[in-house]
Order: sequence, then structure tokens, then C-alpha cells
Amino acid sequence: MIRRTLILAAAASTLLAGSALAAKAGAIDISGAWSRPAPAGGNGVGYVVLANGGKADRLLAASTPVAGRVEIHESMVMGGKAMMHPRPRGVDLPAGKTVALKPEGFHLMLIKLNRPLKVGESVAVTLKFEKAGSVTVPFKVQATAGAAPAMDHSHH
Ligand SMILES: [Cu+2]
Repeated sequence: MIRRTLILAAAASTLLAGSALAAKAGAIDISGAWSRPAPAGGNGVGYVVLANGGKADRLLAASTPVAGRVEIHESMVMGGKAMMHPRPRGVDLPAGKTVALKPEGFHLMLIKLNRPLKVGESVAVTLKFEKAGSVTVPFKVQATAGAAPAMDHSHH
């Protein structure tokens, strides 16, 4: 696992000069991983783009040393109100398709952060795929995704 992570990190830095935000698990290209600043004891989020160049797969779970656990959620608007629902079965990654975990859609929820997440740092999140196995990816902590509105995660 450690050896694989090192190889992936080296490959990512070679392929994307200046960016350590891409990795690969099997046929799945992982890019654009980011998170938001959040206080210790609170919940953080994780967004990432998964491009599946192989057979149908699934994002099953995720974990990180900075949170007690990670859940996969889906945001949706119901009756004009933004809500989130756990997706215990994970996220389908159809063959040849790109699925983005992003604000107002699927996201990782980093439950009960054991330390604050600060803008500019990266947190290691391990993504577990049904077929492609596990890979650890740095999620860059940044204030915004650009036009994306801030989401309220306080109901957790
Ligand atoms: Cu959530």
C-alpha cells in the first residue's frame, strides 16, 4: 500500500507538473480532489472527479486519518431546501464515464475532524473502489470551488 502510494505520487507529479492532485486506481483517473476549511470536531467535505476508463466500478468507501470516519453523501434540493442523504452503497462509476463528486451532488463527508482543515494544506484521503482497489489521494483544502455556493453541513 505504501509503495503503491509513492509510485502514484511520483507518476502524478510527472504527468501534471505542479499538481499533486491526480492519481490513478486501475482504469480510474482521479483528479481535482479538494476540500473546504473546517474546524476540529466538525465535519469536512471532499470533492473529486473520477474518470472511469475501464469496466463498470463503484466507489465503495473512503477513509482519512483526519476524521473519525468518512461517509458518501448525495446532496439534493427537496422543497427548495438543500438536504444530504447517506449513500451506503457508494457511487456507481459506469464504464467509460466521468463522475464528479461536487457541491450539490455526491460528496465525501469527513465526520468528526480530529483537527482543523486549513486553506492551503492537503489532507490524505483513501478511496476504496470495488474493482480498482484502494488509492490514497491528497485533497487540497481551499475556500471555494469558484462559483459554488457554500453548503451548510451543520445538521450532521
Ligand atoms: Cu454530507
